Amino acid sequence: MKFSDTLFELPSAAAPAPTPRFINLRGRESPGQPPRSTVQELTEGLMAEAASVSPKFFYNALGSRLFEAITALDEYYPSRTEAGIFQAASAQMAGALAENGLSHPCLIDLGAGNCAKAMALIPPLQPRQYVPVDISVDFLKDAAAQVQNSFPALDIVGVGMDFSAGLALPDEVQGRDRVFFYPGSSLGNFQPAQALAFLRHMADPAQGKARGLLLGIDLVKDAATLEAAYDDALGVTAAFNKNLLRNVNELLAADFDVRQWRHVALFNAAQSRIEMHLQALSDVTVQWPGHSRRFLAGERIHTESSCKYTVESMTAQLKLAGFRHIRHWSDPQDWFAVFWAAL
Ligand code: AVJ
Repeated sequence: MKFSDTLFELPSAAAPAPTPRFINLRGRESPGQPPRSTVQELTEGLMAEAASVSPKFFYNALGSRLFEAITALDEYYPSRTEAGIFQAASAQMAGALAENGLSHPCLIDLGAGNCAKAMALIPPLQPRQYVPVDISVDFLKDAAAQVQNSFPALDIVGVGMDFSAGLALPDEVQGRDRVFFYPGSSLGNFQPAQALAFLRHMADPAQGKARGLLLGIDLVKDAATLEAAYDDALGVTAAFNKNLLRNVNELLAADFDVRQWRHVALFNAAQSRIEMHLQALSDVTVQWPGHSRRFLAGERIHTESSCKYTVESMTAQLKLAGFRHIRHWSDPQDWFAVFWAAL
């Protein structure tokens, strides 16, 4: 066959992948018109004496891309360590699922982002349905389309939602054989008591209907390694943190100036968590419709807690939530662990 024939035949030979189904449960969040609950939640956090904003507000379109950049940093060991664990043990994980009767699960990917982690697991786990879920709706739509391109025959249902508010999934998501995939140590954004409640919610036959859970958890280690991972030399994590103020400006029509704030990351050993804060460099007044807040120089807004567990403390949590058949895999340094837990 001549080269020109090959070129000519390409379009008909490769049928375009179907567009995945996508369900957006987030409503419209155009500038100045977010749901009232979002305005209330942000206002309450910003007006509190110890101001805070939930880390879910990192993830506008730019925030999702900045997080993707963080995962490529030398200092940010969790992503590559976890990827190494999946690479080494995905066949064993598939075996564990099969032992629990989950050979072709419905794989529900919480905080799927660019779906890169799940893409590596789809061949070994052979899901019947893949359900990426994320708060960053447009970013997820593009990512889900790319997964469909790589796996044209796979049944994909993308869901745009804030799952911190509940795990009631749309009817398009099959109820049987649900395996939740919650990688990256994102469970660490909940305080331990909330994390337990969230795990129970997953396991509840009336709510998440999970039969199993694949969970990535960052483990406690020395403070210097942890703090470097959340305060990298290039300043990407600082940009990620400050971008939250840009998202708040858009959602609330507020007037934060990112130049007036400094990124702070510290390990709180007593609570076993990395904390990220934004610290005012000078006295600042921030305004948005109906409100104004004065911050004194040095005052902080708490933007994230990333709780770190031990294998023992997470195993105990999973048992308390009702999971049985708990196994884990970790890297040679024991920096990160992936748990399989079935009901
Ligand atoms: C996506 C919540 C797992 O806590 O390590 C990365 C977010 N924050 N760098 C984490 C994050 C700063 C990340 N999680």
